[in-house]
Amino acid sequence: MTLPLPFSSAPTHGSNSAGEVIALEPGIALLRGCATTRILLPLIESIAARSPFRHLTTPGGGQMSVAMTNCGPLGWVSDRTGYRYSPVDPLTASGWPAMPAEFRALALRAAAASGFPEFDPDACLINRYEIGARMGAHRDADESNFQQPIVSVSLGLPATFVFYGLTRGGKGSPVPLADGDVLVWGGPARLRYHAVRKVLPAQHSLTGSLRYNLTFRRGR
Ligand code: MD6
Ligand code: FE
Repeated sequence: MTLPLPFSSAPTHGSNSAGEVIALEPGIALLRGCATTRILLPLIESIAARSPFRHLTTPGGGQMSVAMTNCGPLGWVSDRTGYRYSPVDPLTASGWPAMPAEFRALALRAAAASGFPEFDPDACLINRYEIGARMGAHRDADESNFQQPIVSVSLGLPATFVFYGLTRGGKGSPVPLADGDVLVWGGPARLRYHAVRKVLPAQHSLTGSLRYNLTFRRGR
């Protein structure tokens, strides 16, 4: 009997085979079409039924255009006091929903295929982008172990991800991300600045006018 996997091993779309690893730059790998929205989206919906999507407040007092929730032992949160990982969802005052086995399997497989066989994520941030939502340039530095990479899964509407250097500023290298693409960065790229450009109006057969992103990280 074969179980439905949240990733595919057969070619799906474009000129690259799903499962093929494209080395973009040192420490950065792109795995095209290797996540399966049909399997992952219902899991996201059941997580959001317990820990709802919310627009976090930044330390500067603004509201993020991206709505977020989390699953796993730790969740990434932001408020007026700063960014941090928390074992408790501030909205429900309970722990975050468990990380589905399918999520973890996808993250470990993508990391191993990208040269990070030791990845052991304890946090999965779930981002929901409406049309027009974006994420400004930042680097992920709230984690305690930068030996561990970041695995970022794109579902639904496409978006343009941009990698900058290890310091703020510069032109940036755009990476177009489509439904099912997985981006992994670690090693020499672990602390690179990155951003997500405004999501453009479009429709996806499963997510409608939304883009979802799963960001797997080791918080502690
Ligand atoms: C994305 N997200 O949503 C990329 N980083 O495609 C991030 O880069 C990110 O959502 C740090 C904290 C929260 C995030
Ligand atoms: Fe980030």
